[in-house]
Amino acid sequence: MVKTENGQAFNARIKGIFKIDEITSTNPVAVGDEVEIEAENETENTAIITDIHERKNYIARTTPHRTWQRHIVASNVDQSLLFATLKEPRTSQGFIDRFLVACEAYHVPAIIVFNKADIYRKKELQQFEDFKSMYEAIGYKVLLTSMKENKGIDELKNLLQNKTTLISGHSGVGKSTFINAIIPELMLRTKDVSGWSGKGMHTTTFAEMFDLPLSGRIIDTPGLREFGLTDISKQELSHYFPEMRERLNNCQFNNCIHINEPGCAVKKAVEEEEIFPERYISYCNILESIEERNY
Ligand SMILES: Nc1nc2c(ncn2[C@@H]2O[C@H](COP(=O)(O)OP(=O)(O)OP(=O)(O)O)[C@@H](O)[C@H]2O)c(=O)[nH]1
Ligand SMILES: [Mg+2]
Ligand SMILES: [Zn+2]
Repeated sequence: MVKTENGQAFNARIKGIFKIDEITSTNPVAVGDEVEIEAENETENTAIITDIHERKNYIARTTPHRTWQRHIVASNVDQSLLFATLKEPRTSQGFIDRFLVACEAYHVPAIIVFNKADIYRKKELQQFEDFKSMYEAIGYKVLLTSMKENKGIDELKNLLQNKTTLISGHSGVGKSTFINAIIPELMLRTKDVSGWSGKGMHTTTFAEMFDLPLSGRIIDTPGLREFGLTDISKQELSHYFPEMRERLNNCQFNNCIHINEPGCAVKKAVEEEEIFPERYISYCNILESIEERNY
């Protein structure tokens, strides 16, 4: 669906030539793209996309089960909000770190939101505090919210002004509930009263961009089970960990991947507790999962 500058919506399809890209990307046109259209049938509001403007940026991931293919999650975004929950469902640090690596790789600033604070008990609140101090030390903004108790919503809303924001996270963490809270007339479908069933059913089934009441836009997306990284080589992975990036020049070898090399500044920083061991473990796990392609 394409929205014109004067607010009219068209059901659009793409012209054959763009399908060339299909081999590597499952979606030649993505939410957030700026496009040229030719009206096809004015009464039915259908149109043909004749050109896609160059993307300022985008975030991509692999498609589940077809990991050689990439999927453009969204394009032309100013920032991303990672919605996480520590309960119903539980978001792992591995998932958070993969998402952050993707944001770093595509140069999109990220904010981490821990939602459903109302159901956190002592254990989860402590986990939240630990995550908050760790991620803030690295330079990410971390917020605690509850859509149910209207906590933290205004602060989060203020961070969205004048920007195009992508919201991502597991299914059931409250992404659409948050969008409904800030744009009530939308009435997006959210999981019904039974709440989180643990069955992994997706409520939002496609990505959609909405205008915010004052200024700015927000992109709702379907929940992700995992975030499959694409376009990142083992060699460059540490560039996408800000706390490692700032130390890379001090490694003895300039092709150091910070595992077994002598004179490694990253490993030294881990030993001296200047880099969080949990983040280094994430780094090692992601490194191991990257399959080097033979070009
Ligand atoms: N207790 C509690 N429940 C919440 C909160 N926010 C959202 N929920 C509930 O969590 C369930 C899932 O919310 P959704 O907004 O549909 O989640 P989503 O992230 O959009 O999920 P997908 O569209 O499947 O990706 C709903 O039943 C919401 O009412 C919260 O802060 N506290
Ligand atoms: Mg949703
Ligand atoms: Zn090193």
